[in-house]
Amino acid sequence: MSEVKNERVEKIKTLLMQKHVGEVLDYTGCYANCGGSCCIFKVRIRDGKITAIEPDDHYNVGVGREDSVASDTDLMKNRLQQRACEVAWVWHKQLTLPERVLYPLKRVDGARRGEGRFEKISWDEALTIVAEKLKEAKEKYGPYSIITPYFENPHLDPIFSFLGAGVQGWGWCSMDAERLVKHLMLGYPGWSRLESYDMADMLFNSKLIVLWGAEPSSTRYGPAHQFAYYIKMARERGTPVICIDPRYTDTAAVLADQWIPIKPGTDLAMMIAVAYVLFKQDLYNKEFVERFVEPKGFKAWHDYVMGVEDGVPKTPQWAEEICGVPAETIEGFARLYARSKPTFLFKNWSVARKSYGENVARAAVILQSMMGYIGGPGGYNTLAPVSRVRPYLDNYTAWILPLGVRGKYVAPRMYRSNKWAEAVLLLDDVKEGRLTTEEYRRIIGWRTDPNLPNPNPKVLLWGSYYMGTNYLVTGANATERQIKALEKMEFVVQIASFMTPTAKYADIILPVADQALEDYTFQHDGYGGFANILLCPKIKEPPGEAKPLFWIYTKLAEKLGFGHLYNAYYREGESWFVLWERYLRKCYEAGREEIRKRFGKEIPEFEEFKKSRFFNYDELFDKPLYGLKDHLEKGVTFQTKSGKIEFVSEILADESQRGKVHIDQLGRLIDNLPNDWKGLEALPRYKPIVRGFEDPMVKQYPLFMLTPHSRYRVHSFFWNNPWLRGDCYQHRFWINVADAKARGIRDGDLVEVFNHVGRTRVRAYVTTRIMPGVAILYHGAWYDPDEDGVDKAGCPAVLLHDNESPPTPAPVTTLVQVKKCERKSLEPRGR
Ligand SMILES: Nc1nc2c(c(=O)[nH]1)N[C@H]1C(S)=C(S)[C@@H](COP(=O)(O)OP(=O)(O)OC[C@H]3O[C@@H](n4cnc5c(=O)[nH]c(N)nc54)[C@H](O)[C@@H]3O)O[C@H]1N2
Ligand SMILES: Nc1nc2c(c(=O)[nH]1)N[C@H]1C(S)=C(S)[C@@H](COP(=O)(O)OP(=O)(O)OC[C@H]3O[C@@H](n4cnc5c(=O)[nH]c(N)nc54)[C@H](O)[C@@H]3O)O[C@H]1N2
Ligand SMILES: [Mo]
Repeated sequence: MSEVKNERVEKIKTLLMQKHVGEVLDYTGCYANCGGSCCIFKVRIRDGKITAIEPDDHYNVGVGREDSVASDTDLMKNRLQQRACEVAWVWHKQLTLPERVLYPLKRVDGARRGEGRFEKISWDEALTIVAEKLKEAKEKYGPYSIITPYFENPHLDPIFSFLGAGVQGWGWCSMDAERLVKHLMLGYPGWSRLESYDMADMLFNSKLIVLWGAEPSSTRYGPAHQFAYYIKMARERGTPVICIDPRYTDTAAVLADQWIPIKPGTDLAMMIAVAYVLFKQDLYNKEFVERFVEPKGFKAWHDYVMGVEDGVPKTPQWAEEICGVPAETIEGFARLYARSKPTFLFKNWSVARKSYGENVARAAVILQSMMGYIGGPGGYNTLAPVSRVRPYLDNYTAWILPLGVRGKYVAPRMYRSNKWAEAVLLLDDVKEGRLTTEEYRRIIGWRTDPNLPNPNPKVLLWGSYYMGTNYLVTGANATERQIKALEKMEFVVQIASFMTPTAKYADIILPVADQALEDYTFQHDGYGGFANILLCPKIKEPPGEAKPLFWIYTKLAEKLGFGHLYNAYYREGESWFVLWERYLRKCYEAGREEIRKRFGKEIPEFEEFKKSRFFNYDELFDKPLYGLKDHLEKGVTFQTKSGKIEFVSEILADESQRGKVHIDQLGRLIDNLPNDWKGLEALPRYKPIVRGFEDPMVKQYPLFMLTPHSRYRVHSFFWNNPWLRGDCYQHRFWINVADAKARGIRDGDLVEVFNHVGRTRVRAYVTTRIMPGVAILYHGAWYDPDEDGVDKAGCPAVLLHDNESPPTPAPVTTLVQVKKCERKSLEPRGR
């Protein structure tokens, strides 16, 4: 019987293998903005076309569960297949979808923005138009008339500098609260990185894993699901895992020993009560606190938590009222946390990506500091996971042109990136006297100093290719507000690979090659703590007339008269490939030199790396990485004024500085809040958040909606991919059974989700996996308005808006109401 079966299997195998005759194999690296950015694609190619993408096989060929063959050393050195995630297997199909932009496009005369009617033009014409418009705007409206949303766009920065015009945004929708907190509490400014941990360290040394607002079974954070895999292995070795999340996630279901549902936006209350138990039961690490925590701030925190300050002890009972977690659960958690030396407290960015997120980010650092888990083996700083090499390689990655020179002009950062539309729209309120300049600046995140100018936005340059190019969807502010602001612009340019809803609003679209498969570049690891470098060798030609990102920027710079300044490697008439390789080699060699300098280690030469396509930095080291090693073991001080971890922020306390440029105690610019601090206080005391359960708006819009990241796409990238929809993924509005019943909503019903800024239609997923009062609509659905302008794609961005909170964290949650849709004609387009 089994032989018969095997024969059949063999036959199928042979048939399948025949499909692959004549193919060649190659490897490339993933480039999506999942933060992992270090997966390897094994690519099959026939006649210049990609036929399939398969999992990496650099290690453990043919082995499914690799820990059955991997030793601890292998795990330490990350000798595992750098397997990619769900989206990788259809990446090549993504690139041939009808939405792909193939040619430079110009909006047809008479077509409205957003209508999507374009005509094909030549590259020369497109770049000439863009260059002329930039120069004209500068002449006519001055240097602050050219804007770009998203964070400080590194590609445009040199262009602005030579052009002598342009305004940047500041901030990043991902982890800005943590970035600020890293500066305020530990003294590490801006984008400077703080090496933190690797997965092996967690696996071997952590005694408890707490996933606080993290869903690693879905969100990639290293090679695909490797983060989750290490957690699974840790758990199998006896490390308990606790998941604190308003919904019963897949992580809670398959990786956790305990799930603690919590009302979103109230985590701070639970953290404060945990601190209360640590003080009350004398469980905190006094020796650590004495050595590393600034004492005045520590006392202030103690006095607040214990109620010395205000007569209200912040007991677990006090927190239960706010966050909905039973007092005994909080106390039990605190005791286990204190006993489990050390705890890997993975408070992720989602928790802080809402109003006053800075406070919850600070409280997590405080807890880890009270216990001495903030660094050292098995600990974690709760801010930003970074591998040991990445902090030294940032300047040498090939995704910006950092080795070039800069012009004299420095583009000011006049608004928090996700407030770009507010910077445009609220100007009218200022002009017409409805809003003071000061209040305007506070909202958008610009300094209130009356001697400084306001922005004067007329020309908009979208995104920096792989980030921020679909801002109507990913920009953490109401889509409709952004559209209104777009309509006020005189000229809009977009570099795009797909005709996203945002691209439709451009006047000129410049088609760009895909970096993973169509460009020649290399990529270092991102957030995950796994340390890889990968080469993307340009597996195939870009389709149509799509061009590499830096070709586009270089040619634009050339049109503006400073091509050779922008790109020092550029010589007219020379092959792009040749000059680009010169640049890549230079970047790589500079990184190689840095590794040699910092670690006394050798990585392969460029030619060798080119051949192997991949280098695993963990091979260089014999011990797992843990953070703050030099601080905790060698007496290196923190870069704060006191040299210690600061629970109280003097900068926030200093009223006289409000609205001025914020310089830290050591004279460095705090560059992700160059503005008034609004309601941020020196100590992270609990206060109700805007658009949270204690917001008066809750009466009208009683559901607290989260917009997390989906397993089946990277933000909005892959939304339009039919292989990742249908049976595989249905985009739905998650609502608790009780909430659904009260509204007569049944599973699968078409519903309208709405609030004071927008409406969207989508089908309901009625489930007990989400707490009552909480709802979920995954981020990234491509805004798709019907004839009345109502979104029918379930794009949560249409509902997001918060001008009241401090502008640092991106507000990606909000209050909504939902009702069943009656009109059949409003069915969303099915896919
Ligand atoms: N597949 C995939 N992977 C990705 C990405 C992607 O788009 N797709 N994006 C990448 C990027 S850039 C980032 S920044 C990371 C994002 O990583 P995260 O910030 O961790 O991601 P989210 O999906 O927003 O949220 C994770 C969990 O937090 C919960 N949560 C939300 N609000 C709260 C709260 O107030 N309290 C608590 N306790 N829990 C809360 C949500 O229910 C969700 O289950 O993921 C990266 N990985
Ligand atoms: N509502 C809500 N909004 C959010 C968040 C949230 O949790 N909720 N999270 C925020 C976070 S953490 C982040 S980091 C931002 C991310 O925001 P973005 O980085 O802007 O999101 P993406 O959708 O990955 O990229 C934008 C577009 O660029 C193109 N693109 C991206 N990568 C590639 C690529 O490799 N190849 C090709 N050919 N095209 C590519 C695709 O057209 C894609 O749709 O979103 C933020 N916005
Ligand atoms: Mo992010």
